[in-house]
Amino acid sequence: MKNAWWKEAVIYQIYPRSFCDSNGDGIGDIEGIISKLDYLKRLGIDIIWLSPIYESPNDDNGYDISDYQNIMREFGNMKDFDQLLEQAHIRNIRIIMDLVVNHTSDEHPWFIESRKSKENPYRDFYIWKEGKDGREPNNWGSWFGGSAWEYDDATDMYYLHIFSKKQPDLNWDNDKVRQKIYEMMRWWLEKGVDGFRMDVISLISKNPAFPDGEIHGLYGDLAPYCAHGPHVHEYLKEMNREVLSQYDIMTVGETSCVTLEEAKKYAGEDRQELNMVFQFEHVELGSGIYGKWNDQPIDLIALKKVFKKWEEGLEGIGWNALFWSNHDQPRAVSRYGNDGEYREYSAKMLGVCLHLMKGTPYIYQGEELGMTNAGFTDLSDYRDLESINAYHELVEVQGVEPEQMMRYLGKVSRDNARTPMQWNTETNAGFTTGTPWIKVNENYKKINAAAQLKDPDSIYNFYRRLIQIRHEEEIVVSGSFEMLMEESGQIFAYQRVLDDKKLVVLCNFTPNHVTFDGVPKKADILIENYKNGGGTYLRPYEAIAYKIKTYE
Ligand code: TEU
Ligand code: CA
Repeated sequence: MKNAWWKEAVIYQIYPRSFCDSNGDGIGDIEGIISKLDYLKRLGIDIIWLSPIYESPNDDNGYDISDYQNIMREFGNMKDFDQLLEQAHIRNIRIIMDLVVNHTSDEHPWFIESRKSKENPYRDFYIWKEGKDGREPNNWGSWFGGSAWEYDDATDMYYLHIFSKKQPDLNWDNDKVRQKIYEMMRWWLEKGVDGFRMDVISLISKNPAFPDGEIHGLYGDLAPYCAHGPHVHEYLKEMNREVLSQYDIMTVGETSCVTLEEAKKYAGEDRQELNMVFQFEHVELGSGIYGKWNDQPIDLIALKKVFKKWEEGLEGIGWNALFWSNHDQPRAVSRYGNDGEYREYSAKMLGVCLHLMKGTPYIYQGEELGMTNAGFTDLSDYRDLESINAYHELVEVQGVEPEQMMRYLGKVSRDNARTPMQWNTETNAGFTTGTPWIKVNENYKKINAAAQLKDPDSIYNFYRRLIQIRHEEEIVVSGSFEMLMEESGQIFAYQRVLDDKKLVVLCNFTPNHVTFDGVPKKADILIENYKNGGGTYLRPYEAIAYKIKTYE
């Protein structure tokens, strides 16, 4: 496969609202990010993925955009953004933007026009349908609760919104819409941004028949008719031809519902669509009758099967995007590791496990400190509309016990990852001098950046070493991947091979002492999270990576 800068890179995701507040209004902002660029440079990351910073009424924290070419007032202004880009580039850090174009805000001028009348020139920018027998056009449920259709008085019709009713879906079958989006993308690229993370890009082309979906819970499932729809690849090829291929940039698609076969189409190297995609099979393990809402522990064998499938399945065809967490997921150490007694060991172990696989690793802000789930116990602490809507729908309509739902939220709510970055032991963890928009995790006195920068054995410094290893060891970028010990329910093990070199990675996902068959004697330890490892056992959450020269 071809070399590319984004294959050798480590990407750091910033959720601006929760990163760093420079002016005491309780909301993170661009100046705050600029003030932490040296922290990121020291960590060693190559690329920042910036969650949306555009003008937005914040129904969904910026994923509802009312102006693609302006900055959200609370975050600063375009001058601040230009400054951020310049300061990042001076430090050799690239910036990729979140591109949210499946939908806009209902306060976007296109939608304000569109809803005015059936004849309005912007009418066809969105998806409008007549009701059926005085009801919604079909039974689809929104991913954020309720029907996916909203009735609009002005024209006595319904518009589609896969997400909240303040996030109407754009009509990608209208080429004026596509051209407007491409224009906007070029505008950002001309400014010098280095690529895009494309929000739910797998949903942009809808099945024109709009059939009822299979009932899951209260509503019909729209996924089979909206994910990987009839024209999605045609539109991405067009976007690639007209925009992406004209610049030296990278793209990663958030392809909800993606299968391996579909991923080969989105991210196949010879396909001229995207560079890589996020798949969600590992984060969706445990989903059940209430969709994502569950409190099941992770089944390691199932988890390994997912990675084996994606690592081996894309070999020679496309490139993997590797992540444990993002702004929609619980904290990595709480979900896959142990956020109690073994927090430090397990956070480091998860780092080893992910960063030495084949693909580009993504670090979600705070993961490099081993930040944990929010620990909220009261519904009023939650800010996320998905969580709040789900609570009401599941408890009040589906009969889930309130305590049970609070447990689910505590495990998988998106707000677990959205509590403010823990910078130091000062008030509000140094995130803000004002009142934070969402509560700071109570454990900030123990878990914070200032303490970890000083401690050579900290999770931060361990991540720093992992990033350095990727930059130094070609095998980590290019070696082939093979899963080992597939039947072990305790150890996640794999090897990477490049020419006469081999890298063997062993990770204990349990709080127990686990034995296994040894590795060859002629092995050097590349990285380990305990001292003096290297026997035929692994201590609780121990991780160890060996470098082996096969012909010596
Ligand atoms: O998420 C898309 C998506 O699939 C989510 O519904 C996801 O399944 C859910 O958040 C998991 O709990 C993207 C963004 O990442 C998310 O933050 C936005 O809310 C959403 O699109 C709408 O733009
Ligand atoms: Ca602020």
